[in-house]
Amino acid sequence: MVVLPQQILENLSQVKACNPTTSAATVIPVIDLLDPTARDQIVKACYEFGFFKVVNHGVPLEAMTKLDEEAVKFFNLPQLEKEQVGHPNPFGYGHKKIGPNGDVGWVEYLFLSTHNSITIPGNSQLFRCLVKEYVGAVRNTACEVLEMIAEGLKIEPKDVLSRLIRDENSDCWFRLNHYPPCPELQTAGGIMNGGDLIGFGEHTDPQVISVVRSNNTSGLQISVGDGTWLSVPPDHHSLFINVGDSLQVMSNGRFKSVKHRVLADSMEPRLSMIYFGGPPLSEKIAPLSCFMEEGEESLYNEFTWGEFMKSAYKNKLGVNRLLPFEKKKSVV
Ligand code: GA4
Repeated sequence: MVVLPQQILENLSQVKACNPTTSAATVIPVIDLLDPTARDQIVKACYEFGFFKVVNHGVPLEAMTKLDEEAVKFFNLPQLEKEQVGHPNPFGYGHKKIGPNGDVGWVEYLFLSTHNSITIPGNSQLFRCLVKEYVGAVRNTACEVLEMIAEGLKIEPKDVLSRLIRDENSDCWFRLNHYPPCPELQTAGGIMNGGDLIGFGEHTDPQVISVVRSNNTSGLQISVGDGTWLSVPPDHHSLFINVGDSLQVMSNGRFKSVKHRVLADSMEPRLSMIYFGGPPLSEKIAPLSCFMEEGEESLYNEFTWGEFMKSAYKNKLGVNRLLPFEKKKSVV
């Protein structure tokens, strides 16, 4: 990323000052997928936070570290070379601009659909293989977690959720985010003195499930009940799971689609990779009957994943994108 003083000032003027945060080390559930009680712990974490860390997840360490190395090489390429990938529409290489509606962050990224291959400069053949290998492994983990949720809730068949992202037409995405250090932060006329620089503004993920992994640099924060931001301690060996908006709808609002954000650091680069498990475009997103008590009504009007994403792309990052789909409460 090219860092120019003017760009820094423009960027800084668009980020918000943030409140102090609390450390989350003791709060965020850590779930060992080999533990026989993992499924119950996962269900509990989906109700309470919509976010948890998994260990013994089955994604080989080598697949993760090799991809880290190639990603670092990619982001170290000259800006013009990175831009050869093409501007995000929505897939491609992007820097600072997030989505089409004016959101910005101190971030550059490579955003890919897991179906279409785009040309990546540098040693693209190796990079593409590593992305494919990692995405394949992480999708298996995502499916395993979704199957554990079904088992924990005693829903039949157990692939009722995982089939949504296993389907050959599923709309799954992969994103590599690089948050460059911003040493100028410390000398930027005191503008951000004591404040934070937003790498990726607060938002929820629209999909069913997302799987996040990062290098050993902090920055990720989740919002809990009262709006407090918890800093997620980095752990480059583990995976972090987010409940997405679609899973919140499928549970009729019981599981929480977790609001999260990333703060950039003045000294350490953060690299993260996110697998977004989305269903096929034509899939109807509606509460599963097993979640509904007798006589319970859906909180949401029915919509397809394609309709939801069309609406999502018309809005800014931080809006509650489920709001237009919520049923109006009838006044008695
Ligand atoms: C938020 C979650 C994921 O990062 C993402 C984002 C997507 C994008 O970067 O293109 C969106 C955003 C996200 C939702 C609203 C639209 C689309 C940017 C934006 C302003 C990849 C996703 O799935 O939805």
